[in-house]
Amino acid sequence: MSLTHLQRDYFHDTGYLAPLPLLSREEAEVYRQRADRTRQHLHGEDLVQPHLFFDWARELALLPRVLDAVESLIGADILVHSTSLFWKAPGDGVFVSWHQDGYYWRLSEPEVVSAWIALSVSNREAGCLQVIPGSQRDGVVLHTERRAPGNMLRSGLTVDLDVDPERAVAVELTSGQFSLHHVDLVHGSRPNTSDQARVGFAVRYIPAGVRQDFPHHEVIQARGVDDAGNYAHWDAEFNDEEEALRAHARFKKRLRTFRLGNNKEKA
Ligand SMILES: O=C(O)CCC(=O)C(=O)O
Repeated sequence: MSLTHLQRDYFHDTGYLAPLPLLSREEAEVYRQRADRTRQHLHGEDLVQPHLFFDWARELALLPRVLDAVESLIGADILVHSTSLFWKAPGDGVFVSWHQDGYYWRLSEPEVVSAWIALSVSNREAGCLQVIPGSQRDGVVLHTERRAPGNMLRSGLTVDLDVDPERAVAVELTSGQFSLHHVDLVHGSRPNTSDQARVGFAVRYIPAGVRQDFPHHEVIQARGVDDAGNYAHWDAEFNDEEEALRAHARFKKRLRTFRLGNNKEKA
């Protein structure tokens, strides 16, 4: 499922691409339920980098259809950089401020691509992803940390620009579809005003050869090889969810100690 030339051109021009088919509605629903079970086990505590601990998240991050599309954009040596589950319950009022994914990372090249996989309907009413097409062409722009209740970006990271809402495009997806966006694309989302949960799983992919100056946790090899050695690789495996949850709790403590608490850890 490589991208066509037209799709690649569209991505390079606008900084995003959608909708792309991935899972059936039923398959997406099973992933949503598995993700929900993990959330319930966390009793309201943050879920961070779920692909390092939980099978459902790792499976989603390594889906060949997504990797084929990503390979068309960043080449064959692909690492899973990071993941986030964005869960908006009906009426919970949470939103995502306008931001660029890579603001803190200090990448050697702006080559990271994010896939946003819809595990529910994600339309305007449900508070779907919104993007500012073409904004990636300006490179990394200044942000301010504006903490606000309900912002899923804990740091409150917000681009220092007057974003014209008229320029925003709503990336509407049905359950099981996905979108792609460029690391420098300005994007965000509004609250969910529908009566269903809006659930998306975001996976960020980096080519093995791209360096990051900001300290980073371990990566997972998604495809190809890593001859560059820029990142430590994650090799932990867990026998069951209990063990995974304990390791997840230890990982969160470790993140706080090596400054990634400042990073854009989302929901
Ligand atoms: O899911 C959302 O509402 C925002 C997603 C987002 O900011 C991202 O994938 O980087």
